Amino acid sequence: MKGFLKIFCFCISLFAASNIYAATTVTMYITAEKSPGTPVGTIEITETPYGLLFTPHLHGLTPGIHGFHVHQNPSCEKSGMAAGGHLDPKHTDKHLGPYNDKGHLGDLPAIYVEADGSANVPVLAPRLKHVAAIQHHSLMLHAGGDNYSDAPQKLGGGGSRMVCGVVG
Ligand SMILES: [Cu+2]
Repeated sequence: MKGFLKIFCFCISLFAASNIYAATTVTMYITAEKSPGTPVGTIEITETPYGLLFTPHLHGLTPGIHGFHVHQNPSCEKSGMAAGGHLDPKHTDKHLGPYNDKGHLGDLPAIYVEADGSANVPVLAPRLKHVAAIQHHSLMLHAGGDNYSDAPQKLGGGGSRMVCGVVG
């Protein structure tokens, strides 16, 4: 019995250790009426002591700043519309960006796409601590930027849903 307990505890601690710095990779696609659309690379999500780090490895995109959010539903169908609104478990109904606790939990720092259409600069989301918090939701890049506000336009003004992937 003692041996069994020891093995049991060892397994539990291994499980816990493996979850401290969990990571996952999400394949991203150009949105299409019927998903998946054209794949454009991946976004790696890593847990760090400072929050979730999103590292894009993307190509073939329009240069510039693009609004980036966790959306509610694990679907990219209907040109991204099936993903629903921004992840908002506290029902704040406010788009305030990645650093304000009073808004959508799914508001992430915007992603920068370089002149050659690639995105490689990581962004940190300090309010998101665990990959599990965004599993079974979707990641969305918008055509436009994000001013982390609902004014002058709702949801940061990013407009149409350009690139999407489901967090498995
Ligand atoms: Cu969005």
